[in-house]
Amino acid sequence: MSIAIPSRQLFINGDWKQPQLNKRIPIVNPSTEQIIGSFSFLSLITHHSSHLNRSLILNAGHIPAATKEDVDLAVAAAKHALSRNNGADWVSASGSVRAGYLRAIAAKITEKKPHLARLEAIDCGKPLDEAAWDIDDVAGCFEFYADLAEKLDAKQKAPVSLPMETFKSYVLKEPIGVVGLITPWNYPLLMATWKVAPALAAGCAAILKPSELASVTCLELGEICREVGLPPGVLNILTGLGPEAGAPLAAHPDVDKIAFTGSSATGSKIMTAAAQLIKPVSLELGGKSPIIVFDDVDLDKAAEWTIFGCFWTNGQICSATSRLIVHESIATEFLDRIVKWTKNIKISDPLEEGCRLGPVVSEGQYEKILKFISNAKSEGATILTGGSRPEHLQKGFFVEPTVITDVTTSMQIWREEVFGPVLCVKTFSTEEEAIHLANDTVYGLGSAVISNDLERCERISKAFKAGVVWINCSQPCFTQAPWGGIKRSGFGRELGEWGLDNYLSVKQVTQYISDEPW
Ligand code: TXE
Repeated sequence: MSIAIPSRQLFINGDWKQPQLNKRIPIVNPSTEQIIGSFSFLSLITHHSSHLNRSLILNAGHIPAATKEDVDLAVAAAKHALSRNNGADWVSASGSVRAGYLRAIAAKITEKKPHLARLEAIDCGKPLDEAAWDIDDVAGCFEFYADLAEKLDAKQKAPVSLPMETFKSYVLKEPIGVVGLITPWNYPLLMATWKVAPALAAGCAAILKPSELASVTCLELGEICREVGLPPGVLNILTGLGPEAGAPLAAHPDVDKIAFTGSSATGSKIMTAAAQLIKPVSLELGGKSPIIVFDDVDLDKAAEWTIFGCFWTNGQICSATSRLIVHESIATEFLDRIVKWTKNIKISDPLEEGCRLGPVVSEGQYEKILKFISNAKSEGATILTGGSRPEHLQKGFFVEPTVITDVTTSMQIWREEVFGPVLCVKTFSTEEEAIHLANDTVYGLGSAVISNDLERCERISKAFKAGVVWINCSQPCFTQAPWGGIKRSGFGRELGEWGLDNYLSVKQVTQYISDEPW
């Protein structure tokens, strides 16, 4: 199937710009291991070479790779967008003006949903249906923050009650300024939107640096911003490698805040760079989330949530409930179901009808996941199902959904984030033991409990050391509710009103109102 990927440059100051060092990164289709667009590119050369725009030929199947020079340009453009001398300045635009742009972006996203969903599925490997849901969430997130941008106007000058009548005081909520947004590849456009929408709603100007492994839909967001006439410099999009484009962004003195989603290792580097300049950061990092299943459950429903909670998005979710902690009295029967259903998951090219599990994003991730599985085997664990490449797919970065038992708490597979379709299992006999197993991790993002005893679920919700708790489900995520972790899963909350606060600073204004001398 020929796939048309638009050939784009860096999006700086409202326009497409060549990367200054003219570097590029191939876009690899994880289902075929081939550079995307290379076929249509060859056929273009054969049939229409005389009419071809030369830069289009050179760029086919690649994204631009920004470097420090491009970061400097994008930061200058963002700064200018916030300058009070700039006729179309963003910072003094009212919340309702900003809301208008956000709603226009949401409408364009909805209009282009089939195109964007296909690009997302091809670029990062997630099943087309899942990609389509992501695009709906993207539009919904822009709309949600449009509403909050409007409400922000009314929240200005909130009075502060003081103990002295000779003073009055109020609070202004102001945009933090120029913000750097560094995002991952598992939900490329959605994770970008979780940051871009509230940042713009708050009145910040942003530089988005998506992951080099899946940037295509984020570049399309640039085109959408152009189409809706977003003022130049308000959103700049720099594709490129982490150390070459992300690191100079994090360390740039004119970037007032960094919001990051990705690995804990990179989060630590970003925090170190930000610390040099006392720059605020918010970090959404890795996880190793537990799901506790008690013996009073409907086994079918519990199995469904367990499978969904771990294998959704090919298992590449920071909050994937990848550690199953199941009551010993139902373990055999429950695992029989899990294994049977896991074997029935349709693994295929993400565009194929009925696909439930596509390839993982890259060769690097594929190798890493298989290494985790082979380490688990050599440490003595048992692979109940899966564990390798599916036989019917000899090309592409496909990994079978895998269930691992006979795991000890010291094994790598129990302790470290796999970020792939791998579920590991332990049993428990008492509630205390289950809670201890769940919390015995350096991470603290998601956690789930399945039981018909709701009092018990609430007790366990309080005992979980995590930023997000699911009762009788796993993974549902709503734009209105706060999202983020504790411990090595990071800090700061995205989504809801908390997401907007990430991009606002609070200013106290206090006035002396007495005629008496102080
Ligand atoms: O992540 P990185 P990678 C975890 C998951 C996965 C592992 C590696 O366990 O297996 O991370 O994935 C940018 N300065 N998660 O290598 O490196 C990079 O270009 C500034 C969990 O893709 O963290 C990309 O845009 N930026 C996670 C972003 O950081 C840098 C989602 C994320 O890449 C940089 C993804 C640097 N020095 C991976 N180095 C989640 N929490 O959802 C890289 N980047």
